[in-house]
Amino acid sequence: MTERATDPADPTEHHRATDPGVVVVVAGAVYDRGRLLAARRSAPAELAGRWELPGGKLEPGESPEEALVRELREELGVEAEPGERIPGEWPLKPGYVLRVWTARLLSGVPRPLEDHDELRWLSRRELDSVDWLDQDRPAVAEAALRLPQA
Ligand code: DCM
Repeated sequence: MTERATDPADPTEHHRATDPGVVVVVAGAVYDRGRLLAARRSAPAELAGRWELPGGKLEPGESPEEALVRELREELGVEAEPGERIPGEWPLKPGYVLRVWTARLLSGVPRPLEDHDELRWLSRRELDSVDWLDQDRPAVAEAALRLPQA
């Protein structure tokens, strides 16, 4: 069988998982009492004002789950427990991909400590009320399907 080229447009493509040239950004679909946490970016300028699932870049040696826990602690001041990966992988700027895990809030009240200027807990019917970053939308739709009932 011939080796086929990897297709970065294919969301089921897993070869990039091990590509050291690709930066993985992990984000959390953080749940608490039947709501999903949305965070409004304050920087950089081209993303400011748009809403995202909070997270950030994987550091060398970290598992995605470890990175998620660290990012949520740094950005929001909370402790969270990662759950399942939401299937898919979404391209960001060149060389960056987004992967999303569900997460459950364990302790703390989220505050916009870094990179964000507003947070909101959204119920299922409120999910379309904020202007999500385009790349986060498919993950938010999947997260909505997994939203635990309050
Ligand atoms: N990013 C994104 N969606 C998310 C989280 C991050 O598009 N849910 C992007 C924004 C940045 C990059 O990933 O370009 C790195 O994120 P940060 O600056 O938060 O480390």
